[in-house]
Amino acid sequence: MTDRIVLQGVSARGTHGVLDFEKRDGQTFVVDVTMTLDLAPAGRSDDLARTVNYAAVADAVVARISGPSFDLIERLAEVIADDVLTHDRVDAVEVVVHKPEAPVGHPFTDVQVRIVRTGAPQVVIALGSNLGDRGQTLAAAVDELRSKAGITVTSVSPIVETDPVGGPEQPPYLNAVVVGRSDLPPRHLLDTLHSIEASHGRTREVRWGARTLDLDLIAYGAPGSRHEVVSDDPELTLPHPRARERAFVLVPWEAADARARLRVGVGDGGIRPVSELLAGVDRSGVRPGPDWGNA
Ligand code: PH2
Ligand code: MG
Ligand code: MG
Repeated sequence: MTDRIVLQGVSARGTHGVLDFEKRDGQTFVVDVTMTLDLAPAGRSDDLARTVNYAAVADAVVARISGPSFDLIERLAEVIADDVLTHDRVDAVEVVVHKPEAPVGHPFTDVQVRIVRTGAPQVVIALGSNLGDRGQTLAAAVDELRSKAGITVTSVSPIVETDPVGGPEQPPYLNAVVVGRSDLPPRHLLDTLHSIEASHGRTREVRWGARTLDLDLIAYGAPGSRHEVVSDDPELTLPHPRARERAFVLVPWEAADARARLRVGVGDGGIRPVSELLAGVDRSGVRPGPDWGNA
């Protein structure tokens, strides 16, 4: 894909640099951002919601330039690339950081670093537990997800306590949602989730019965992105067919990612903000849970 949005010459003062006086006095930094994404949905619909708002990207760039000091412009470029890749529509980003007043010791016109980063597919994982020390199990599961090669956790929701939905009579759940990125193929990611469940004593006996730990893959690849996987394989249906109606998934998901969207039908029109889906579900069985720290 060769569609791009190019935002050039965003400048602000910052205090990045190795030398004391750089951290004290600050200087001007200039950033260029080139985003690769499919511009056809916005081009056809004339709808800002179907592209990336470059003004929002400029705000994020200025916040990083003028924010906490890094020693290296390589680091400044990296965090800006990460920020831009949180927009699900962006497939890849090039960031150039210029430091034209750098203390180089000789006449020069500019110094710059240029990096290119590609977003791994976005993944959404729902966690649930209603047996044993529920909070501790969820906290341990998040740590295990963070430690797996090929999985990067980008956001973790607060814990909610929820009335059981379906299945036999069983105790209340603690639920949470993790949003991240993974370059493991979906099947491999699912196997990894099952191995984490198994390490917490999970057995698969009663469908929808009580469990120490349940890790469900809700979505793989942001909807509408080139990574998106839609599948009706009964072993791994994507996106998760019941997520759209489950307050115990949607409430924490929205808390983890206010921009979250879920595919509920075909085409661009089948992609809905999670906030909109929430308006149509009964959330009376979902209440705040313990903090992660005291879970
Ligand atoms: N999981 C189920 C069935 N019912 N109810 C709540 N509240 N939370 C869950 O995680 C849950 C459920 C099957 O996985
Ligand atoms: Mg489940
Ligand atoms: Mg499950």
